Amino acid sequence: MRDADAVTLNTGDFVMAKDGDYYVSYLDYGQAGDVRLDLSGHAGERYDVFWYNPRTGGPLLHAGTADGGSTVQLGGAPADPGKDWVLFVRNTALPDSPDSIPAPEPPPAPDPVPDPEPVPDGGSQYLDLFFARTDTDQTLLGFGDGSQIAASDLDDGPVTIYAVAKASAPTVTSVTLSVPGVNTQTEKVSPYALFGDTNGDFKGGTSFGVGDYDLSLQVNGTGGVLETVTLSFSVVEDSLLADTSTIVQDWDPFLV
Ligand SMILES: [Ca+2]
Ligand SMILES: [Ca+2]
Repeated sequence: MRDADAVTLNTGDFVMAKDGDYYVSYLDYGQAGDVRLDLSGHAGERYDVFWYNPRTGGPLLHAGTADGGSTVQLGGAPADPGKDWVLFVRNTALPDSPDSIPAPEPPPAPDPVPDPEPVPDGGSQYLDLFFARTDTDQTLLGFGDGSQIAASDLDDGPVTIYAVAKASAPTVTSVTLSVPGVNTQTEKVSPYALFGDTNGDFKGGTSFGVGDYDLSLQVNGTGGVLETVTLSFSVVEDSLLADTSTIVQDWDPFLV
């Protein structure tokens, strides 16, 4: 589109044109009574003529067609010629919407907050493990054997560890969780929390500062002990994880 005020014989209007294709003219107060549009360069083309009321909005009002090849008289606005109108003239060979006026994009839907993904781990075949804050009872992240956890992800606590049975697990009747130097707890009701809980209202908690930790789990089922396993994880300064996270963010599957 280009600025094309001279394409109409009206002196006080404002015209945008894509020559031969589209013409949009804003006719302010008193200009809309008798509009003449110069289509002399476009013999053989036919144009739909529309009016749009900028004061009330609404649909485009079709006002017939005009043939190119001369300066054409487009008549007047369908009502209130003394007021502001917009004139839209479109080559009938073109689609309903000019490409150069893209439809407004719908606002992006807010990203749903994803549930933390359980991390596959070599530690327990029956339990998924998570960190959660005990003050807000918000789950922070999943982890497994060998996980390195950024200190900032634990946000200085108070934090607990909890386990839930994998869907594929047999019936679990109790779980004992033990982190030496932190706490030991036996839980009979899921979630199985290191400091206990009441229906997911986690109790206690600690800050899990930077360091290496062992988590021992004993999982009991109806027939007795299902598994006894010890897994390890580390809480590390964010700077030590920075390289890894950059690589993950920059990786583009479409460039591989
Ligand atoms: Ca529990
Ligand atoms: Ca709580």
